[in-house]
Amino acid sequence: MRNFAAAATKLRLAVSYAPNHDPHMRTLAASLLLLAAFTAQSQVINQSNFSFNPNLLTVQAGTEITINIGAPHTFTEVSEATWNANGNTPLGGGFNFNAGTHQLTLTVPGTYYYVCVPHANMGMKGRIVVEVNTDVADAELVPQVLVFPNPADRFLIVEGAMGGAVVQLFDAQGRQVLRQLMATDGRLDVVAVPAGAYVLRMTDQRGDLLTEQRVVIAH
Ligand SMILES: [Cu+2]
Repeated sequence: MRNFAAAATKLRLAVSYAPNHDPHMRTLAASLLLLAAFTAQSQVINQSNFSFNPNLLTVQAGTEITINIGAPHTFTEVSEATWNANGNTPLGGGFNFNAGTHQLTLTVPGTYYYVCVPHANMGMKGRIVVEVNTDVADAELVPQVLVFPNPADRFLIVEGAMGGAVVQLFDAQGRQVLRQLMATDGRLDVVAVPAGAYVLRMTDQRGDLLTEQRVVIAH
């Protein structure tokens, strides 16, 4: 609602700035900004003393998140296990920000865990839950394919995998680290894949996308 209020303020400003002698321009500016107000998805996480506010943020995939941090705090992605233990070992391939204002856009649904490295042992941490973006046509495919365990150590099971499907894993830089023709048991050996966060992408024999989701590998 706060975003809506901010957008509404912008709307009023834009209307007052629009050329007064052209009522059509005024209407157009107002309509465009009203549309922007209803589709506004920007979200903010602020560091405040020894906490993050909000410390649980739920967004749709693709939402831009603004992160404001002061020194000496950090905003560092960790594994769920590290987060639960108030540890501070960064997740390979995860996001990691120092003091300043940063933009973070998470496109793959899942729960992202982060801590402040110097103060993780005091419980300075938070979570971002990224939900399937219902505006994206392919998104409805995502829940049909279950991938587990998460995090995975030696193997992943891709439930709902069909024989002949191709599964690929990409690291945070978009590099392919694994490509495998899926067996009907859905089992994917990840022993040789370095620990970290990856995007798992599965396509059928024609190359159509079956699922794209985030997996974490921890050894
Ligand atoms: Cu801190």
